[in-house]
Amino acid sequence: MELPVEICPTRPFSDQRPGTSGLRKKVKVFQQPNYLENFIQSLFDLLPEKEGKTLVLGGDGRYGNPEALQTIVKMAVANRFGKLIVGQHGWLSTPAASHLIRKRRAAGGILLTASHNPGGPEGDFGVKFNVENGGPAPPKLTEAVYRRSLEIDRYRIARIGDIDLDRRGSLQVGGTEIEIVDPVDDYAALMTTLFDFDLMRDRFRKGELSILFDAMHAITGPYAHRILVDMLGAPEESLLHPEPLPDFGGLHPDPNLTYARELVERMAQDDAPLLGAASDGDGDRNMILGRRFFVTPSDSLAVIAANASKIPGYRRGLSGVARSMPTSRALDGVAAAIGVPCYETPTGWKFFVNLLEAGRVTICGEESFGTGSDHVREKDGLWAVLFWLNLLAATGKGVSEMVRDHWRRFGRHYYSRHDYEALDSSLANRLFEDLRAMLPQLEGKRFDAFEIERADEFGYTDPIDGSRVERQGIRIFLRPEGRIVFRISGTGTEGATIRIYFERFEPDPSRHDLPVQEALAPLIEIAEAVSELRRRSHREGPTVVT
Ligand code: VG1
Ligand code: CO
Repeated sequence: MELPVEICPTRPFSDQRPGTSGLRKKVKVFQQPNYLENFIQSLFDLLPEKEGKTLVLGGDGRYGNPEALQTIVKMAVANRFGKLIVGQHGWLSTPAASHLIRKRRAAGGILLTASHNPGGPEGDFGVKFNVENGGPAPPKLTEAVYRRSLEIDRYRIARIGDIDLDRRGSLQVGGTEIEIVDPVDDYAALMTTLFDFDLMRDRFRKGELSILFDAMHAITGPYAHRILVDMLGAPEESLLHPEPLPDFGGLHPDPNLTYARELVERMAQDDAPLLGAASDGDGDRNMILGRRFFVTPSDSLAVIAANASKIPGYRRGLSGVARSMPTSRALDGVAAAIGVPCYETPTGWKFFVNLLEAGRVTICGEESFGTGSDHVREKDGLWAVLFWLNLLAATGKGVSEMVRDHWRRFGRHYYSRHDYEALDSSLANRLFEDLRAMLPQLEGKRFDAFEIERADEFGYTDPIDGSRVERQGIRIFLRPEGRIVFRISGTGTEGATIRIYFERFEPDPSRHDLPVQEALAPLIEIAEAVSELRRRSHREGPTVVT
């Protein structure tokens, strides 16, 4: 049967350049007529030989997802994809989608999510695109899509009725097969190949293992329920905010000490479970807590790498590790100790993908609560939680004990990130221009106990394909060992967000128990002296401290 395909005329929007991870805008921006259609058609136009190919579709359940999914299904049919694999209810976590793309040899996937940004009609919406290896689209492709979006003048859409996203099974629409799949099945099966489920189940049964997991009313609820409760036998009360809601129940689905408040309060009690954890909107981030103990994501990454041999899926050893540039250098110490290379990449998971594909790294992570391995091509929140759970079960140790042991062995990297959100964009840009201009004069400057050893702007040449990106953050290296990094966020939707990352190494175990902000206070003052961010923005301090 020939389908009624309409070729709709349209006019370009000038602001469809994807950021660190996908195109992210206010819901109101996405609600403009043709806004979503333009971006999706620009993307489809860039995919050669899509006819007959498979596309994976899903999202984090946020406001606007069902309607956007219906539109994308109709456009994919009109653009002659051979098969669409769609998560039931439109749900797929980002790591689960990455796995599905790889497993089903799809040409790519579209994920409707703005990740950790709030949802609801006043919140944010977003589109992430992943390529056939399961990883986020590389800069070359996203830039090409952006250029295409500047000249697009028509899009293709099939004038067909809505698809029932809640009913699993297959249906044929014109030349396209649409398969609605359980969003959790394949992902849960993958996890059983990496972790010791028998051991964890046994420890839960004996009451020796316990967890409180906060899904923040976002996508990980169904995944956590299946894996932690159904498969591992954790009690139902182990889950906080497990139902995905379009507005995330008014929560801000960013797993950090500020936004996961209820979890943090529960973990501060004497009878708190052994492990506290949370994930973000689309399930690729994680926060790890012990009783009255917060594990910085950079430390979590280092502990995971150092203890990988205790986990079945990683017993074969690590080929190498990688971290994003602003992430603390705790990982570097571990890599040196186990004798594997450690790569430093720009912010954003897409920069790990080539290294993972080439088998150069097994584990990688970012300071922004993202950790993962070569099992998929995305960061993976629940994977990190299961890694910690398996570690606790295998060692019989608590979270804080594991981390303190780690510090004693490798030294402690005090670490914190200060975010100044929704700044005036021109103020932020000017500040970076000034910092850039100042770089050559910074070397040798003294500030009480510290001296600037060198300062530069980070650029990166991909060791696999030789592609180059510039302006990935301004770095100030200090003596004794410390570092300050300035970046402009690529995921914000309001003005500009400046992130300042502070790191200070402390080898002496007798000084491992300082409050973090106190340990970093001299660096925080150096950052202000150099950038004058607080003075220039008339802010008293950062919006969020993690
Ligand atoms: C932030 C984080 C970065 C992360 C990105 C996407 O980017 O800093 O580490 O990869 O978000 O995360 P930026 O440019 O705002 O600093 V997410 O969970 O989309 O899925
Ligand atoms: Co995310």
